[in-house]
Amino acid sequence: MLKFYFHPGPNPMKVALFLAETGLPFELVPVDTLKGEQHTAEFKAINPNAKTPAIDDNGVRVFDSNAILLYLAEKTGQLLGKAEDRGELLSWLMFIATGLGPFSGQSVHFRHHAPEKIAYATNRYLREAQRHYEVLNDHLASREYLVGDEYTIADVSAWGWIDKATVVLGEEGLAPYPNLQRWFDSVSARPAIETARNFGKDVAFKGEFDDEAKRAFFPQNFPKA
Ligand SMILES: N[C@@H](CCC(=O)N[C@@H](CS)C(=O)NCC(=O)O)C(=O)O
Repeated sequence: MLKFYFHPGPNPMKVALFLAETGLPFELVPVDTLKGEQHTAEFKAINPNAKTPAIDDNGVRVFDSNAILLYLAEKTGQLLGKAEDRGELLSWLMFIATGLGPFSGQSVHFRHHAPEKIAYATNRYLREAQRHYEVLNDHLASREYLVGDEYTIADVSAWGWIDKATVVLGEEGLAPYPNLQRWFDSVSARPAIETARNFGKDVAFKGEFDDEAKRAFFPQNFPKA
């Protein structure tokens, strides 16, 4: 059985949505990142980068959310889009993996977590996150989905981060991006979204972002153990 190493953050939620869409059987393995469980030797054997999500598919490990999406889509033949749209699919997956995700993550960090408020960094990452939202908004002006004319893993991947728009950009969230808002509403109306949101609901994940959590997420702020 496929093991899904999960914590309810934007990157694991992409994989949760894929599994909910396809109904692929899996065993959820909670990794409580606020308790530092991503740093155990056992988990690092699955993901040496010590982040969620990761999967273990009967002895085959795959880590990094978009690699997992591609792996599972290729394995099942689902949500891959048309062969002629392969270039677009790869392009949008990489745009999300190397641009939308990291800039959104850094925007969240400097807006909400950095121990000092650094206007330059906050502005730089917010503005880059906004620019990525603009690229998506422009692309979606005349189309329903990111790739071709069907729902694919590119939409699944983008949803994980766009779902966090207010945390990344501030209260106005998607308001300045009407095409992206329309796309988000349409994806959010899919029944699989609610299924995915319920994954791990029976797990008592730690909620408090205390010193233990800060050490696990931002080790650079602490003396080396
Ligand atoms: N590039 C990775 C990023 C994974 C990532 O940053 N995961 C977060 C949750 S959304 C995490 O596990 N954070 C724990 C930590 O940074 O220690 C991916 O796309 O899977």
